[in-house]
Amino acid sequence: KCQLPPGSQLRPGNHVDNSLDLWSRTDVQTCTYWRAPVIWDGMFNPQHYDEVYRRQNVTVALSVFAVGRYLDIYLEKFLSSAEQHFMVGQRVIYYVFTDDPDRVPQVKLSAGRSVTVIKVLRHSRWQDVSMLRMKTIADTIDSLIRHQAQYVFCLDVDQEFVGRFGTEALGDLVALFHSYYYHRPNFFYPLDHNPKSAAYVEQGDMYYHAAVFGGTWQQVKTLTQSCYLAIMQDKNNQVEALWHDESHLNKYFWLHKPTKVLSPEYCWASAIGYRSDIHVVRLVWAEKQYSFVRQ
Ligand code: 2GW
Ligand code: MN
Repeated sequence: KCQLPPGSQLRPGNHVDNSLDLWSRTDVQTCTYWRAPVIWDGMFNPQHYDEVYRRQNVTVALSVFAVGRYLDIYLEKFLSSAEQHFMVGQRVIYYVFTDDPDRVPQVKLSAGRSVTVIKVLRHSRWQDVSMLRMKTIADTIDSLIRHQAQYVFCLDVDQEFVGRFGTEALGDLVALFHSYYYHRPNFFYPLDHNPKSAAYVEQGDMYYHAAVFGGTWQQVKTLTQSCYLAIMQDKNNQVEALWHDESHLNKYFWLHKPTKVLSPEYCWASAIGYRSDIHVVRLVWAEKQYSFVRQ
């Protein structure tokens, strides 16, 4: 169950539904001060979650961008590993955004799962490829996703599923602890302290990784729309946030607290090496091929 870390104060906030969670962990933070559960291995019963969501017949949308060389390097592994581990047993629609639909690899899909390919522009600056995902996602939720799915997850493509990433991750507004910062004090977080940027924050609750976020389509639509507006405001003022869309996402989660947080099991960097609190790895960063992709 979601338990507050020792010494921290409970503040009024979200109601936590612990009905599906049977156990807790004492070696990690399992709850935020606003009472959002932080999901770690050993806290939940996977079969129990799957049954509940199966009965609700949910459909989960998974949005992923594969533009330019990222299509050839990462997409096939991303999709085939998602078939093994992402929301297994549930209905899933992958929304693949690419500049070259013809080159999208054919991946064998299980029953109840499908791929929708959507053509997007290839922005010349990579910062725009990354940041303007926010607008494309907001628009596509409005035109398509809201008629087809209840939940939406938005992921980077340069990663691979290696363990269960299941229904325990579903929630109204879901964020992810960045694997490099989850055990560090606030001081280290690479938040945007430039007052000229719309992403400016004085401090943060924690540092969230933009490689994974999600929630109901309503919540994700509002999130992506407001991050996009903040990005455009910066463009008008000729500033760019320190970590691009990730800075704007962190600002959003500072103002709108996530109702569920995923532990770094849900997006681990193997380069960190062994950590005694990481019992299961579910998604890992793929190796960067900088010389190949950033030219
Ligand atoms: C991005 C940077 C440099 C060169 C190419 C690209 C690129 C990104 C691209 O050529 N094609 C493409 O489809 N992308 C998409 O944008 C792809 O889905 C990729 O996963 C995503 C973010 O770029 P990525 O993965 O190279 O950025 P990271 O791993 O350094 O990510 C963090 O910081 C980013 C902002 O700088 C984003 O916030 C990202 O969500 C974070 O994980
Ligand atoms: Mn990435």
